[in-house]
Amino acid sequence: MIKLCAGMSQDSQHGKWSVSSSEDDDDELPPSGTTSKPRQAMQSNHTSSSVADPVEVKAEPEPSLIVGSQARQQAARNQSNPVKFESPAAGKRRTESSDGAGWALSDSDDDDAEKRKRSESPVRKPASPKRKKAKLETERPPSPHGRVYYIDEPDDFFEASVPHLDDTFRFYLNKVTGLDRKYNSGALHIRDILSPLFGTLKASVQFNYCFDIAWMVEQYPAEFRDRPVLIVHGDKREAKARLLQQAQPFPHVRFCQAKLDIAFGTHHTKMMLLWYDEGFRVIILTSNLIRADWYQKTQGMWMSPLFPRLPEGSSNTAGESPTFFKRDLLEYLAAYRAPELEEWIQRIGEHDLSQTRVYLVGSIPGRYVGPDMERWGHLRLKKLLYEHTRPVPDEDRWAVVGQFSSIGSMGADKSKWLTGEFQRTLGTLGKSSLAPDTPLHLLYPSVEDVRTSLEGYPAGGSLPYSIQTAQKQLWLHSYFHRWQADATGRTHAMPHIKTYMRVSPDFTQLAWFLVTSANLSKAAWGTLEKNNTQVMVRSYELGVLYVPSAFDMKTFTVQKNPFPVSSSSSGFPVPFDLPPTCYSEKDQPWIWNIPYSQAPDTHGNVWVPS
Ligand code: TGM
Repeated sequence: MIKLCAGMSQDSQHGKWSVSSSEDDDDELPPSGTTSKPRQAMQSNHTSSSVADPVEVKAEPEPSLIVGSQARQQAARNQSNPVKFESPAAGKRRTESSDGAGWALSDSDDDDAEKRKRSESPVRKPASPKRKKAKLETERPPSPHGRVYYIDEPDDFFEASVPHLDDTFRFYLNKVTGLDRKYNSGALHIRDILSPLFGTLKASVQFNYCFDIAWMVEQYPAEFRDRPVLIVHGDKREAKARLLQQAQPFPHVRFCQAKLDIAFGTHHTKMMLLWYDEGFRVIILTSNLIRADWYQKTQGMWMSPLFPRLPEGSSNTAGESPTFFKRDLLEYLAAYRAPELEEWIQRIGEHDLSQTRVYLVGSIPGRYVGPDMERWGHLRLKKLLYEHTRPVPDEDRWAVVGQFSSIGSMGADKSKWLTGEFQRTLGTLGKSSLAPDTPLHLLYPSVEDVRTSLEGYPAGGSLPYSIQTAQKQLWLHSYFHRWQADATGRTHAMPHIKTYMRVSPDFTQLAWFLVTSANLSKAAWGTLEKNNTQVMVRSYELGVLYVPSAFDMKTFTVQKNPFPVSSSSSGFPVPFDLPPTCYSEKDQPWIWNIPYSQAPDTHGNVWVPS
């Protein structure tokens, strides 16, 4: 398995794209992927030719081929030869028409054996943007970004006082560097989350997928920096060795490896457990623990209230919430069957979680039968929707909107999983539901969304939809809607958030809302097997479900102009524009391992995977 963790801090030598073998030898994935004619396959379904035919040009000397977000590191090294001329922070984008001539640089052949192995397999050759050296660079001013790729956060970026957050839903977005200040109001950076304003930290657990340990340690306030941190991860073999190596300078950092016994599973869950002098807090979020994930992407999180300690001698089942959050969190943690988590299970038992208003929706790898089928994944969501939502008038016109940053293989036609299984779950609304054909809108960035985004093409390094998968499911793309409706505002930051919701025909009301680590994939949500008597889940995922009944509401009202955030609004802050905008004829979903060399991105670069 090639694990692709990018965006490590400039000075960290650790955590390069790491390669580990994945030899679980599961038999269930179809062999895949020849890459023979991906572009033709794509073009056959779409009339325009927006996928560039690569132009054979000599490769440049020097490492001009760079991998995923390593583009950033390269950019830092390239500062003597800056290639960017406009600050994305200024919200400007290059508008010159793309005749391509100045940008099409070189092609890389699809000669990579790894790509041929399996299309849904983790054995993927990462996409690599080729940074075009602008031919006029000597006539242009140097980069406004200074010597490093990351532009600095403004002085008022971090909260100096207890932020006046809207605490009705406790759903927050991350701060995005380079956006107008109003879009960051009510948003949180990781340093805000870990700040003493939220509690006096005694110890913490970080569940995640990608880690830059040195960067993570720096995000803790100096006064808490040596307090014990437990890292819960899914890395094996070489990737694990590299992860542990990263923590050599930090003896307070310990590890817990989550078992991954089913092939192609990953530990995607992103959660912080924060133990304070004052109590305990849970954060369930979508960001990896790497700088790139907290810079110019859209991320989401649920932050629990401060959970006070229960009186001495209370039962472990005391302090339960109306949503059974305590029971479900303890069940989720127990499912790791990890000795390292025992003290945390004990600790959580000693706290009062009764103020929680969300439901936990997790995935734990395994094959489940009987009542266990409803513990994890989409059948867990279905059970919650069945029990805790109510039918609405005109129900079959209330659409499901799903939004994600990666897409798995869903089979040759929509009925195999998407409509036959997933749409049925998401269409459940209380006990009435025959869950008829609910309208389904899927939001995923188009090539244009990525090109004109704050990060430009390198944002596509975190949108790992492969050509091998895409070409097998062209039917899926007819569901697709833009992430950026208007190329301004907050959606200028590409999504790493994943959300799913049920919305009224006029897009003003929600019947429920979910924020989660789970992308649109069978691995994340589970897939029925054996004539629907068994569900199989590959990955660890975690999210929280908001239902109106837990807030004494009939529906949630969609907050109209959520920025700047005001603490008085009771509307739900949906993190993108509604109604969703359908892809036009010429729009293509972002596919990370094909070249885009016809038009430069916001930084003046093209994308040419190796
Ligand atoms: C990646 C791009 C880093 C292949 C098989 C299984 C996350 C997300 C997400 C998506 C994928 C992912 C991953 C990969 C792709 C950059 C990567 C495979 C897992 C991790 C995440 N992992 N390629 N794969 O949330 O969108 O590791 O952020 O947790």
